[in-house]
Amino acid sequence: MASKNPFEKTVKDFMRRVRRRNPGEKEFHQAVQEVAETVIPFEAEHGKYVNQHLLERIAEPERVIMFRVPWFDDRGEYRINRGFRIQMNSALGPYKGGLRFHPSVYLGVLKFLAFEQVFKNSLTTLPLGGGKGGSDFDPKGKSESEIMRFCQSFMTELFRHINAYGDVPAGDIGVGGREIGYLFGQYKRIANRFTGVLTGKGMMYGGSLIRPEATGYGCVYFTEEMLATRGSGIKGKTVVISGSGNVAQYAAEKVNHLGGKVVALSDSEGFIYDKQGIDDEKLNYIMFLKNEKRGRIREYAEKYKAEFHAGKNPWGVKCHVALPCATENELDGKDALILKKNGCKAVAEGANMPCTPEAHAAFHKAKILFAPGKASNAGGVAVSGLEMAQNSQRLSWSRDEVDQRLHEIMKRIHRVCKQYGYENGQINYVKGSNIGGFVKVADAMLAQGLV
Ligand code: NDP
Ligand code: 2IT
Repeated sequence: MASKNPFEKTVKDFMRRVRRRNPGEKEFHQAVQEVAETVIPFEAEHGKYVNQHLLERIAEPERVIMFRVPWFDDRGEYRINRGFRIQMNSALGPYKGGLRFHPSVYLGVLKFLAFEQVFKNSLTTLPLGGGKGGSDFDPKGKSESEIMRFCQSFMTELFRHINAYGDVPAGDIGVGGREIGYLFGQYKRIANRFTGVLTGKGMMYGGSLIRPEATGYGCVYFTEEMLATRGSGIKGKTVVISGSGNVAQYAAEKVNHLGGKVVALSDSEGFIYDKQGIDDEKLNYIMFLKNEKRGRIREYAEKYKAEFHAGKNPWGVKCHVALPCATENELDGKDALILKKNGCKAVAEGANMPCTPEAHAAFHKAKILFAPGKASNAGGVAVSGLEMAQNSQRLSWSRDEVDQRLHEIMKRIHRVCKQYGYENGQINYVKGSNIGGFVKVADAMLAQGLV
């Protein structure tokens, strides 16, 4: 594919500069490369972008904050972690994006996530810039009070870099409603302000209905739009989902509501296969298991006599639709070929960059509908944007109102993907979402002078 591309050399030179400036950050290189392959040709073909180095500017964070997070564990021992906030781009609005607590977190992971976030947030059409943050803290096995002390220490430094008009973090892997509560409480103590400085807040203190559901629901709404281009829908389809956290849980719920059947979910220890389908009652148990008991997915297999496959991902399970909702690079080229062999028709990323470039190529070649995360998982940040709007108004909208707006936003993103990605009789969602996300950010940056 690349050999026929007249921009191959320009992309290569560009990536050489990106790699030199960001050594060792392989996830960041991967995310930038994917965007560069479609946006560099687009820039070259549109006079107003020529010689403006817009993608090069977008790939350079506006600001990177790194800080020490000291805390005491339950034995009274001193612990230390590293905290980060990447303030990537503020052309369209305040920096906006989640916080991830996971031992794999380092600059390269957060910069890839912040870079993706810029394009994703642009696609939502809401006034949101892009950012991401987090820590290499591992929440697994920590007590409730350790989690709270860590969150308080993390916010004790982060608070000076964020505010409702400048940078509004939210959750991501390892940061859910509980952590957002502790972070918000500490922000409020230090700043002495009750503002919408975080999203994903509890309903009693400024949260939005549908925010917990938004990423998973949005991903399934987007999948419906994709399937509709081929005269089909979720109803009656067998669906495999990876992960069993926030995104996976609500993707599964929406699949059930639309008449599909979810047969697999996973966590970092393996996957469960339940050929009867994970209905709403079983899903309630998963929500209890993961959000309250904080247990492992294998316990589902014990309870419901389903299969548990240790140490494996679920892509070998036969399905019509696959929704990777766990983490980056969890579905590779070989997995993509297995999905194809098993008759899979559509893949939508609930996670950020779960599919490798080899998997993208395999889907493209097999004409499998494929939605990249910046399009299909934008529902989460979109409802975060709606939470900010409600906070500014000091009002709460109804569940139906938020859900309808979410649905409309996902449909609109699908239309933008078609507008910029339609080629050879089908939609290239990677191209469509990269260019659709880029255009607004680029135009705003041009209008704002040399930023
Ligand atoms: P959660 O922490 O709620 O759940 C993460 C799930 O993924 C868990 O089941 C976890 O298993 C699994 N997982 C995490 N890391 C790995 C790994 N290295 N290998 C295998 N499994 C892993 O996170 P979310 O559901 O919020 O996030 C999931 C994905 O969705 C991430 O890519 C995130 O960036 C993306 N996303 C999240 C949004 C949100 O609103 N929350 C919005 C848009 C995208 P275990 O518990 O065993 O670690
Ligand atoms: O990756 C993402 O879009 C998120 N983790 C959600 C970000 C947000 O600000 O809601």
